[in-house]
Amino acid sequence: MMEEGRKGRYTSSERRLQALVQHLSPSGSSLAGVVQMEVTASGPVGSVFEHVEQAPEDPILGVTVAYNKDPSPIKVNLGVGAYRTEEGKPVILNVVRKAEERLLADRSRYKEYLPITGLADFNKLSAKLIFGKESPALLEKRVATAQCLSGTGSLRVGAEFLAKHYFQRLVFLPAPTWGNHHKIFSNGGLTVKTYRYYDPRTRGLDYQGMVEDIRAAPSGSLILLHACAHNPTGVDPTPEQWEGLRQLIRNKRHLPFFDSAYQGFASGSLDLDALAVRSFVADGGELLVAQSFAKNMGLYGERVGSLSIVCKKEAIATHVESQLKLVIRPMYSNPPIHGASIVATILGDSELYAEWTIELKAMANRIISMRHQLHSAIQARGTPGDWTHILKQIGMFSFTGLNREQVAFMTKEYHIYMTSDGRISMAGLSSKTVPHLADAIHAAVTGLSFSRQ
Ligand code: KET
Repeated sequence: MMEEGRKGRYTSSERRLQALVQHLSPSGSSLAGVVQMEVTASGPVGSVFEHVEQAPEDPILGVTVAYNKDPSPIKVNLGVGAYRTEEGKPVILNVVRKAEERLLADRSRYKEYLPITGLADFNKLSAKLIFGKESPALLEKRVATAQCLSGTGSLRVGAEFLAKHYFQRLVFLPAPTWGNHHKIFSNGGLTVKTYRYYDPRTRGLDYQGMVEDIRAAPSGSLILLHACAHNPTGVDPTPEQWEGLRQLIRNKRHLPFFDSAYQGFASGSLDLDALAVRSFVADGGELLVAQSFAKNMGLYGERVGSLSIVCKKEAIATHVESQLKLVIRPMYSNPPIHGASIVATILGDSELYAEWTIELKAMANRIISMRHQLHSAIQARGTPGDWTHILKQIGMFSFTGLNREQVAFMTKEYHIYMTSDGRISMAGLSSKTVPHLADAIHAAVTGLSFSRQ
């Protein structure tokens, strides 16, 4: 804008340019040679972002991007872990609709900012869901809970809190793990290492390796554990193995951090899926848990979750909560109200809660039925190899053992979209798409169609 009639001889954009030149070349050397940018009175012609490179798509969410671009009518998206109906459609649970209707009808509600740590009722109920009604930690009020942006946000806030207030910066993740864990924890300020978890030869848990690595970790290390339905492998420790891990982690004075993104999706029972977490609370020790309501309530896009930090004493939990606020406030100020209100309405009403458990079990059962159908279809085609892991694995995913090339082949030839590590979301499959997937797996494994165009 021209500043005619004012004292200064330069327009504001000219002054900004002068400042830029000064900043880039404080010694007064000529701008040319410092940056390849032509400067005119109306602004720089080149882009100050010229050097920014194209980033790769996210390994999981990028699969959906590629799927959406594919015009094929037979395409199937088995990438992201999101529940679909038999018709392949996303679903809103009936209880969620009911809760929303109640919320909408209640004219006393408003949409003011929530407190920094979110909706108090939601926090209480969320903690009760994972720790159990009779949890000593809850009764003794030594848990600090903050509503965060779904599972991811809860992990991220936890990571940053730990980087600020915990003496040990090392976090050990299972190998493999949900890919985003690595970035969440390193961006949060921690140093990421891994412990052995999955043995591709047995397609089961490498318990021995896991124990050795956790034992060798420096005392006080953070140990990230999937509470149930390990993603991507679908392999969980047995109750006896959990007990061994608990003793080891406590003896080494490590600090466990549970990621609970699939409570109810492993066994179909909310309580059974919380047993590992509860055993670590029962011994009186400290821990963190990140919960997500994305999958078990189908609230993916509402971004509802919570971080709970179990402490030794109420006074400590109070201090911890006050520090969580200092992490959250400059990050996103406070969390969104709608999703948390839905969860609080359902968890706080015995009728809705009971209905939710039925709908949740139905989702878990449909996934199990998909496992059986896919296994039978592969058997029926006489595909070489042992495919019983499809039946044994737990939760939303099957870690098929298909390699990167086979996955690429299935996407190219059969329009089946999945992550390149061979993980398929069983929740994205239906009776109609099972034969197509089995055909694709058979062709990929036998190499039949590599010659096909
Ligand atoms: N933990 C695990 C283990 C996990 O699989 C997910 C999501 C999350 C946390 C985070 O979910 P949130 O929506 O932030 O509550 N996993 C699926 C979706 C994704 O990658 O974002 C997936 O693996 O497909």
